[in-house]
Amino acid sequence: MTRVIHTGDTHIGYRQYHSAERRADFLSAFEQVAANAVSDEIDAVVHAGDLFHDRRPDLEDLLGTLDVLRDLDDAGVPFLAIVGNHEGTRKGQWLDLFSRMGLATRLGSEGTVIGDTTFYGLDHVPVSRREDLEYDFTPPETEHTALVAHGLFEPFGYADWDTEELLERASVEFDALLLGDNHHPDRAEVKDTWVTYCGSTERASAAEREDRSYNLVEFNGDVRISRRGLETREFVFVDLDLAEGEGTERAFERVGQHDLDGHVVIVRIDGEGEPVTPAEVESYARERGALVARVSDSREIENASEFDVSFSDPDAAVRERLGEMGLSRAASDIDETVRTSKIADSNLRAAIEERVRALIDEEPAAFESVEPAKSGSISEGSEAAEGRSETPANRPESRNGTEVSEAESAERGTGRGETTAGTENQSSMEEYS
Ligand SMILES: [Mn+2]
Repeated sequence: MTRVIHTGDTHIGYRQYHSAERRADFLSAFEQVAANAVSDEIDAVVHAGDLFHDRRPDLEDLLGTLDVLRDLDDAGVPFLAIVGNHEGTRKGQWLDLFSRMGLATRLGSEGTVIGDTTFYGLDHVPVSRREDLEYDFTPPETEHTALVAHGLFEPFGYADWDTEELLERASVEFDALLLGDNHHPDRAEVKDTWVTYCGSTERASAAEREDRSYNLVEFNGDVRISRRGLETREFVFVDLDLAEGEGTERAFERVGQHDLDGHVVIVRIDGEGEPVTPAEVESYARERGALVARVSDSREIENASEFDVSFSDPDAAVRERLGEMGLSRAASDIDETVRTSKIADSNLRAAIEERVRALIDEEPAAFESVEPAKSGSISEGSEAAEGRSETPANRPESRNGTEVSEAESAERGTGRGETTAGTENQSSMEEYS
């Protein structure tokens, strides 16, 4: 029997919401997974990519990661990994350094044997280079086989990688595909092979509502995949549908009903009610102990184009014109940062870069234009258009996946009802990263 932890999308070094505490959270989640591996005497930790959030992790995060790898090594738990899209570079990988130090094994086509299972690796490859892939793997000498890969595979959300084709063309028959990239944990059977995403270990996006976890995979005649929960920082999600006459006070009231201490508070505002200033609600939450508060008002831009131009209020005139442009939320955000924020000009470039990076990771949908003024600005079949047509809400497969997840999380007693299956639209992010 071989018993491994399948984890991935750790995103160490991600300074989410510009928060140092959040950055530490991503490393903590990795520490937790490794500690569980040691205490449960797991045979190996298999990492499916995106250990780091970007190509240049800070020294602090590298040292923290090294400590974790050393703890695993001291306990005799091998760390097997591949390279994801967030951390990939052409000139060598951090993983190669860890491997040179004897703290990690970079999985590849020749396979690495743990017990009676051979683990193969397939790093993230952009869509444009997949045609050339040979899927040529060294034949195994063990009873079981698994391929560890990073990418968006069918039959899950935002897929652009044909899993059946991979399985048909591969020179080895795999019992399981252990995947990373899609942050939503899920599993399915494709041509007698288990295909599973372990999910991210911290919420890398506010769309990742359900509790975080990793996979425990047992190879023993058959393959058994179960989910293990992680203790991560609490997120409080407040979805506000303001009725007519309701406004900021109602937002305060609803946010105030929650324990906010040290939590990340995500407020989404919609409905017929009055305008709400996001900054006021954010300060309200922070004053009550929230680590971070983010308020998004989906009505903002619609309203902006409705009022009359008054040159006694030039800001309003600018806002109106901007409203007519149908800018994406990301573009509006950049405009606001440039025009109205108090950031010094010399820091603006860095601030914008950070903001755009954060949006790419947290809210890919923010890059979609809002009711473009002229039709035909998004061509049919473009990547953006495809991404939009595959929102979780209209994909029944995602719904099924969520049900499976809920049943599993109920088993381990940390179940929480969830209405949206959060998946990160990384297919359209590739061109930005
Ligand atoms: Mn990722």
